[in-house]
Amino acid sequence: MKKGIVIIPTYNEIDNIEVVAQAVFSLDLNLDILIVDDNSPDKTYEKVRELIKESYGDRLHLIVREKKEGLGKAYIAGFKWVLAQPEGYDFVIEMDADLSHNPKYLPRFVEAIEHYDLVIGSRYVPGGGATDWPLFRKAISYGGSLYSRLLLGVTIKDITGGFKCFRREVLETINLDTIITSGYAFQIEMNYKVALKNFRIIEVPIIFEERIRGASKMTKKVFIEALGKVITLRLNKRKIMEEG
Ligand SMILES: Nc1nc2c(ncn2[C@@H]2O[C@H](COP(=O)(O)OP(=O)(O)O)[C@@H](O)[C@H]2O)c(=O)[nH]1
Ligand SMILES: [Mg+2]
Repeated sequence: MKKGIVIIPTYNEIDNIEVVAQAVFSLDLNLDILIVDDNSPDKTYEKVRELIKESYGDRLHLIVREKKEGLGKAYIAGFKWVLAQPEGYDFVIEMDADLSHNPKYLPRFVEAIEHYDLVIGSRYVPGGGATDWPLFRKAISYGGSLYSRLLLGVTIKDITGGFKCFRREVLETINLDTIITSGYAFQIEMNYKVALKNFRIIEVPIIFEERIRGASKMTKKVFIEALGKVITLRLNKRKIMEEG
């Protein structure tokens, strides 16, 4: 059975982290977890240390970064850590800590990554969607996806989603040191780079569930910044194709 790792970036997720770890480990999949915490003021990382010590041992890993720098930077640190591990993970899953990404979809991801290089959990394919999202949040998300899709000329419908699975080779091919985005646009940049390399991409339907505990870190500023970054990405197309 192929071995994978779920990277979960956290910032003040102390009320969610145990439940999400428990849900992942209770699936009968060959998955480890790597938490990348940006020095959460609520000390999420201490809870993780306790879980490592008392429950999950070497299946649960933790990186604590110095300060909050956005989820993109956290993921890049996580990707680099995973690629440096001697035991060699075959695939890497991105998942939020707040249970918006239901772990029940993980078996489908693991199945699909056998045949594809990037599996995207998608709200915008038949069977996908979002529950309890205020209309304006839905509009922002869909509008952001449409804008990016048209501008970049890619066919991915849910281009901003953060529940996905990369085959290891994809992360080895992409130059992680030239990623220009860190917030909301990070998913767009990764997707664009994967698409330009002609990797095989599939979207599988997911229902995105609104978080119950803790607070979202998404702000208007982060969103507006993302719109500009998409233009920069398009202008860099040639460079990305040459350098990865
Ligand atoms: N390490 C780290 N994690 C972050 C940061 N910003 C958000 N996250 C995590 O990324 C995931 C998605 O963030 P969230 O605030 O739920 O975004 P939303 O779902 O778009 O509202 C959650 O697990 C957050 O804890 C950050 O700056 N650093
Ligand atoms: Mg969330």
